[in-house]
Amino acid sequence: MSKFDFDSLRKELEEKGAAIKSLDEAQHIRNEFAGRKAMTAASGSISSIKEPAERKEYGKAFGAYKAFAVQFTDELLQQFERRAKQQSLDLTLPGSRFHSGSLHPLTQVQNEVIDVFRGMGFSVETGPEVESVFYNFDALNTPEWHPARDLSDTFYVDMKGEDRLNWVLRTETSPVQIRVMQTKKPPIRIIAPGRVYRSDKPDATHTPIFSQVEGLYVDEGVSFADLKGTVLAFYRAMFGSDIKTRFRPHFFPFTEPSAEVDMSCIFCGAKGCRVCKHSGWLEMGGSGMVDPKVLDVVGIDSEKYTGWAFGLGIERIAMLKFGVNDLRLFYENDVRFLSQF
Ligand code: 2NM
Repeated sequence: MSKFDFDSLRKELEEKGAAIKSLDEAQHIRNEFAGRKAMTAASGSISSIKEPAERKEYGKAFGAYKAFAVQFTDELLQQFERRAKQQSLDLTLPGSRFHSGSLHPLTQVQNEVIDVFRGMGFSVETGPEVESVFYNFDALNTPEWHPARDLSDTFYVDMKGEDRLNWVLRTETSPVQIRVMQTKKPPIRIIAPGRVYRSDKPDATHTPIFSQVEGLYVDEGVSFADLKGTVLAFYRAMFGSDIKTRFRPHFFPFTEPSAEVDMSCIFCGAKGCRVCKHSGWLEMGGSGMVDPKVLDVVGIDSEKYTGWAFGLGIERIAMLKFGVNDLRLFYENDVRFLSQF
């Protein structure tokens, strides 16, 4: 008939196809038996057949072979492609772990503090971290000779074109309270959370940057009793309803009278332990009645209105809540530390 024996070609393809073991071999066989070159070779001699009936028969046989070879090698390819995919997909492996981020522990505590005060009717105010000496010291009745003003205690910011040191990194958030009292009329009930700066050498209990929340309440008839009740309610909301507070006389330039605030030790239930140095009390912050001189500076009538204020450290609360004994950990941002929160 012709020089191409399609039957034995087909048989050879079936035998080779049954023996292959890899996707590579399947691709190779497809080229060999169903590729363009192979097909051209197989159909090439058709034009040399002169007898029409014979030519027709040859054409039919070629067509049938071609259809078979394409389908057969296609199936082979698909079979080995599927197998390769299955081998790379081990459904018995444990799932890959999802790492979700979280807020910094100090941010978590700050948010919690804000929530508690919001619940008591306080609104949140913020202000600049670079402050004028007026807002940071003068308006707060801090005398010129006060050690807090020393260059060794406060970071002064040298502003170009100004002949004296007039700007500081705020040493407390009180300047925010001053700004609010200048612009709003009583009743004023605000908290001012934020970062403050003091020129301290870092150790387990000091960092040159830390976070505070200060509170301020100014209205007619505001008393020290309101201060005590609010502070107690705050610490109970943060640490539990068994907490007690204690106010110890102290001095601040901006409040009179002033008091430091102690909270009953959360570790020993005020019985005395190493954390509270066997006193049963933990020092938590400062407070007092806003000095009439401060009210006068901001234009609030100190004959008509009274106010109280307090300040507390976010790190102090976070250390107690999370059992962290070194303040520096909060600012080193080591992921092995941070990923625990
Ligand atoms: C504290 C302790 C006591 C305070 C005072 C004022 C202002 F602006 F009203 F005068 N703001 N914050 C204050 C009072 C802050 O921190 C230990």
